[in-house]
Amino acid sequence: SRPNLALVGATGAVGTVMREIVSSREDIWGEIRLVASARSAGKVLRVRDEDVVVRALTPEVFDGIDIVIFDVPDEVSAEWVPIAAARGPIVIDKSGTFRMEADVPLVVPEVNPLDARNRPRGVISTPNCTTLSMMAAMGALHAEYTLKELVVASYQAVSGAGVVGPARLYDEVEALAGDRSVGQASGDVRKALANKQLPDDSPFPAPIAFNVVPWAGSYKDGGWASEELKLRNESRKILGIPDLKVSATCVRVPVVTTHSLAVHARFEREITVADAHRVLEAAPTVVLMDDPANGVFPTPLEVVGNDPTYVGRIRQAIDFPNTLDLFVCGDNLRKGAALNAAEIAELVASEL
Ligand code: 2RA
Repeated sequence: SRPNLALVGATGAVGTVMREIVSSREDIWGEIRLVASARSAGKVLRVRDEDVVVRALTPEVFDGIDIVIFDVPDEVSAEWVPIAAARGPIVIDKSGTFRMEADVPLVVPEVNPLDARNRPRGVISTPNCTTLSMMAAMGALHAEYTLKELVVASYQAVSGAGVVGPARLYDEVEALAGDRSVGQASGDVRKALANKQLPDDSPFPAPIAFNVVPWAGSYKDGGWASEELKLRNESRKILGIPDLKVSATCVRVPVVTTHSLAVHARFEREITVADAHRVLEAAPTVVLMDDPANGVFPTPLEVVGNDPTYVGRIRQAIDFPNTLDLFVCGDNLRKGAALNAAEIAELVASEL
């Protein structure tokens, strides 16, 4: 019989994309159960062209379920993932809570599918969206040329912060629209937003309209942002290179959805632009858009809503041997979150 799937966090930014993704991919599921906080229980949402009533998160809600996907805040996963796993289903967790634990695999199906089989706790983690935005491409290049170092700058979309992110960007843009004087004097955007009575509860530590904000996530020792450390630690684990050198700077930009990364990647041996084109063209989940002489490169506005990882601007670094510079875009709500989780669920289901 077909496996039953539960989606926990069905009403959030990723949950919404998740419902759309499971509705549009090949339907391998028996029941699809929607679960959310008590506040959202009773809501009716569409999945696979059917109305489904959202159920509250309780231990019993996992009874009869084979696979659960959690997309909830870290502290909710910390409490509820073990409860769900103890009731039988295999849990795929999107939070940061379990990703770096040795007995929990961290899986990107096109890079390390076999890791999903070794899950002693019945839990599989799915990476952070920033890491995921480059993993399909970097995994394919690593498989042939062996990665040694990554230096990354991110350009992260506001929807990475949840539904409050786009809401804030739209509010700020609306408040500033038509004012052709803003952005020309220090602090003038903040003042203009205050004059328009925009509440001071932004998910971002500075105005996001007309700006870039060099901060994503929480504060960590040494002045690192949590997103930067996730990029390092998760890349090492997924690629299976414990000593991979990684340094990242994560920046929030006024883009609604789709993270971009500028990647400086050193390999063990020589790699040309033509080599990279060949590898990436053969990678099933990567789209090469690399013809800058004709204005062809990926941008978030073109990539948003699409499943693959888009790569362009591939150059051989002039002053660094065995090194490429490239630009990657990936929809942070699709491959960056819901799609990768759905793909792991399909992988696990195929082996049940
Ligand atoms: C962000 N990567 O973009 C995060 C979400 N976990 O904020």
